[in-house]
Amino acid sequence: MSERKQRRQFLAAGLRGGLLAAALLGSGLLGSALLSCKQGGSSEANDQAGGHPEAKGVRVALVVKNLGNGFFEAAHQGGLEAAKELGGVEVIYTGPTTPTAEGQIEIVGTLIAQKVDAIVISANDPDALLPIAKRAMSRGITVLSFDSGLAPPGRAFQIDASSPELIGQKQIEMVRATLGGKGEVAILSATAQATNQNTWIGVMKAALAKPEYAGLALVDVAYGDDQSDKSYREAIGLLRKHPNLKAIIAPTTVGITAAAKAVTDQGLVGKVFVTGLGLPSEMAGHVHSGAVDRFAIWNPIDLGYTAVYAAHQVVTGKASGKPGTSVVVGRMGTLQIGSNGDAAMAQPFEFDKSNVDQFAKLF
Ligand code: RAM
Repeated sequence: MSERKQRRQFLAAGLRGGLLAAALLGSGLLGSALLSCKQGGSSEANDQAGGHPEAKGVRVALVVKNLGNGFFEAAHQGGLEAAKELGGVEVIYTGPTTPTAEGQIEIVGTLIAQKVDAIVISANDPDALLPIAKRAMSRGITVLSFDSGLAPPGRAFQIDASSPELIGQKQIEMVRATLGGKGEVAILSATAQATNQNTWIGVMKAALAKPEYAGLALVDVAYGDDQSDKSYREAIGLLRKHPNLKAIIAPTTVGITAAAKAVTDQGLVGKVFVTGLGLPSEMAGHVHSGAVDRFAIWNPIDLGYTAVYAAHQVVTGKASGKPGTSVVVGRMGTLQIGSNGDAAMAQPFEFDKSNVDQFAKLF
């Protein structure tokens, strides 16, 4: 597909998601909270489910790494869009306040007791959640992971926003382009156990070992735990520890924002560049200030839409969810589940001064 066509599709999808979210907000649907989970969360039913958890609809729990993260809030919007389109689907949006496996284990336990139909989780740890995920499956609950994967025995399949190779490679390519191929770089990640970030870091390290990136030296990897304050402190630590640092790559929307703020507060704009994965709505100011030259992300609204849509298809028997099969996911087309049980969506999309404002309105 040409880059231009891809861009048009991406924008169209984003626009649809954004407009729908606005419509939902207008109708007050986003305000209703039906499920009370200890760690917090909310539940919205579409018109058909009538807003009652006991209504004969499909109940899909979207368990995120933690609440209060704009990335997952955008995914939630997409999930609501899928529910509305499918009819009879209730989305239970929930997650711990801090991104821990323990918090998610407790939540999944509650969801099993509530006999939800599906649990779609972005896992804070691929293995620690395995026993509880298996218990959910043994009770007939469809378990999928999205964004940050569960180990294969704990889920039917994993939905990646993009292929891990493309996401990792993209970040190294961006830092190379910004630095002209030369300089010390550090990574500021999310939690040390996050499946998605760890996979991308593995790809980044492998890329940096190639001769074409010989001028770039990875000097440190720090973890801000997807908490703004800790990420900020870790970024400041990296800047102090490595006086010759030229770039921080943060493969997390929380980390990239904190790192850009740290670079700005330390008066290092133009000397140290921040790149990685960010939300245009959170990055626009930093792109205009020059703290961030370029960054990338996929459409989180589309990811949430796909996750909820796919869960519905498996719950209702329209898809088996088995490796090597496919799942029809509404306006996103068809999701191919690879032989390894992973399904990847689109390419990460790059943002800079020329397009960040346009997308900042969407997510
Ligand atoms: C943060 C989370 C999420 C990741 C994005 C890029 O919001 O860590 O899992 O996919 O960043």
